[in-house]
Amino acid sequence: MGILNVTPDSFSDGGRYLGYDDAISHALKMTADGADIIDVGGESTRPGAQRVDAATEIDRVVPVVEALSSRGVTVSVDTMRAAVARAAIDAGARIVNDVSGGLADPDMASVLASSSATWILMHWRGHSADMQKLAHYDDVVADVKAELEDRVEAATEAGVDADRLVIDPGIGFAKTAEHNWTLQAHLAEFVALGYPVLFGSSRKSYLGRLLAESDEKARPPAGRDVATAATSLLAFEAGAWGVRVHDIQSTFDVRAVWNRTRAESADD
Ligand code: PMM
Repeated sequence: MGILNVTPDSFSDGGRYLGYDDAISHALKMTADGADIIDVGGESTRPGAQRVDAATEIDRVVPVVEALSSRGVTVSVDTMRAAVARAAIDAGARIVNDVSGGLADPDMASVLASSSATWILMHWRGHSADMQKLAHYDDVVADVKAELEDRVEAATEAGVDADRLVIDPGIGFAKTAEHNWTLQAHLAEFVALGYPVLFGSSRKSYLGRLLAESDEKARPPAGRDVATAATSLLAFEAGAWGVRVHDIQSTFDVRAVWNRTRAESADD
């Protein structure tokens, strides 16, 4: 899944694809490089980000969703808002990537129930402005799994078929770097829940901190793609359904190596 943030303030690519032409050409480049899905977002969710209103979000994402869908690209819309999800589905989006797992907007479940779109339920505890205060767990793997199972139950009770759900542990959302590494190491336990798992580590700060030159200076986002590819390989090995990334080529290459090696071990 290739990331297309049509925002001025996302942590890694904010402002680069706010213009329609730049957004479309970047998305088409990602599909040419091997992305199966383009995830279009009109609201930054980086730690501390302020919200935009629904009309602004719709204005940013709908023309891009429409243009890509009409070219045969599978589009997901990265939104927590039911109105934006509805508008994007009407414009051709086949997947709603809801980082709040249905918690931010009580109308989201009915939008999904009345459509045939896939719903990605990410683990989330609160909006970006103060989510890092919510990073407290007894056992991060058990707690995130239980909270995701609650979201799955709420979705199915609202009438969304279980086979249209994808879960995501929400790397970096109300999580410390330590939590992210623990979730990364235990991703297979999420796969064992029986739903497709999406993993989103791309260029996130726990990687920047791992690769820091010093305690004060994390490696900047643009220098985190090799580490991201390594996390993607680990995610594939754990059985993930997909990875949400900025750099498609390194992900594609890792996937090719992984597939080829798997084919060989299956022959043994
Ligand atoms: N991370 C971001 C935004 N959307 N969606 C899912 N499902 N999983 C994620 O981990 C996720 C997401 C934040 O990253 P960005 O600012 O690079 O888009």
